[in-house]
This record gives sequence, C-alpha cells and structure tokens, in this order.
Amino acid sequence: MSVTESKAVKGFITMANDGWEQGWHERNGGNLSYRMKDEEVKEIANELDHSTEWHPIGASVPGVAGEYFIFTGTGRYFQNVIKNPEESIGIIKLDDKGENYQIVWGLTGGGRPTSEIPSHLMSHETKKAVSGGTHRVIYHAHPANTIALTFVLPLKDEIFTREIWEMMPECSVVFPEGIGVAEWMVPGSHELAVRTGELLKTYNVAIWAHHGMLCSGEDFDSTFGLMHTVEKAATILVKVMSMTGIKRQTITSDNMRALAKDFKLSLDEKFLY
Ligand code: 2HA
Ligand code: ZN
Repeated sequence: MSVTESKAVKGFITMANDGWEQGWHERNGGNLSYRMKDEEVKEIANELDHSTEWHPIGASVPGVAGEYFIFTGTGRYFQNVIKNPEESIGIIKLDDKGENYQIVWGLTGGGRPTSEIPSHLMSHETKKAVSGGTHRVIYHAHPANTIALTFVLPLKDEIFTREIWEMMPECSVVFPEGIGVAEWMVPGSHELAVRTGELLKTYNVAIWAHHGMLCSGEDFDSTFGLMHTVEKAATILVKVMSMTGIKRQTITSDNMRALAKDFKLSLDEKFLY
C-alpha cells in the first residue's frame, strides 16, 4: 500500500489541514506527531527506506525506543501538508536506545522532523506509560485566544483550569483532569520538553505561556477536539474579559460538582475554589 493511502497517514494529513483551517498554524507554526501501531507500519513496510542516516534526537526516550512515528517537518507549513505530504511530513524510526532517529519515508528535499522533536518524543514516552499505551497523538499549535490569556491570567494550573472550565460545561467533561501551564521557555528546548513531560503525567493539555498549546490523545479526532474545546472556551473568556471585568453570573463550583456527579467525573477540589 502506498504511504499516503494508509489510514494512519490519511488521518494525520486531515488533522494537519483541520488545524490550518482553524488559523492555528501561521507560516511554519505548530507541529504534529503520531506513534504508529505495528500493523500500520507493516502495511506500508515495502515503502520504507531503512538505509538512511541516523540523527540525534536531543533527548533520551527509551520508553518509545524502536518505534515509528509520523512527524511534521521543521520549517514546513501545515498549509502544504494536504497539497504535498511527501515533502511536508515524514515517518521516522527510533533506534534501540531511543537516542537517535532515521527518516524512513517523506520529508523530501533534505527535510527534518519538527524542532519540537524533544518535547514530542518525551511527551509520547510519558503518555505511553501513564495511559497504558493508548495515547498516540501529540499536537502543538498556536491558537490565539489561549495564547492571549497567558498574558493576563496568573500562570497557575488551578486558575487556567477553573477559568476555562467555567466557560462551557463540556470542558470539565472533556478534560476532567484539568490543564497544566508552563511558564515561558525557549521553543524547542530541552527544558521545555522536560517541563511538558512533567505536566503530561497529570494532564492531557499543556499551555506554553506566550507560545501555544500542546495536547495528547488516543486518536486524531479526540486530540484535535481537545485543543478545539480549550480554544473555544478561551475565545469565550477573552470576549467576556473584553466586555467587562466582572461576570454577572457564571457556572459556580457547586454547579461543577453537580455536573461531575451526573457525568461521573472526578474533579479535583483544588480547581473548585
Ligand atoms: O514553528 O511551533 O514551537 C514550530 C513551532 C515551534
Ligand atoms: Zn510553537
């Protein structure tokens, strides 16, 4: 089967284009990666080239050693993924130690995976462990309303979670574990990768102050939907704060406790102050 006809690659391309259409990927902004299943690798095995050179990851990720990932390319545009997938995205394989990678398909024209490869692979390693292997998608984008909030709200997990949950009832249903917030750090840095990995032990959403958001999930639709839900709620919050500093009425802590009871969610009391 040709690589671009496989279900995994098609799903990846669709998600990248959905993100572009939301306006979350100016120029070469944002990046997406997917940890492939064995059967997905097998069905395109004939198309993969294992004679390519090895490159250092810039992190050590033994928990996902030897695995195959689909990645967007550094300097490549989400806008072009659907038009020219072979140049915009690639499949990489990690070595047995989880320290180096080789490009086995795509990223033609001398491309490399995203500059955020340390954050992505450390996030995959963390989420694979804490989800019992079910999480496969790591998605980073630059949604404007979420970023705007990082200039005005205190950079605390409790405050972001509570403020975002308060905007729409489905927020606490979609991410009952809350949202983690990382203070500003250099994009693509080891420091940011370590911090993100820590946050993802608890959360499926990490907000990077003055930069963007990173989400983890089991499949393309639910991971995209997670980012979409957070950004939608952030958009409402920005509108509310732009209209007035004071909410006349809101979803209260007790309202959230009642919702949690009906939806059988366990919401941490630290967010219900
Ligand atoms: O340009 O978004 O964080 C890619 C990025 C880096
Ligand atoms: Zn970014």
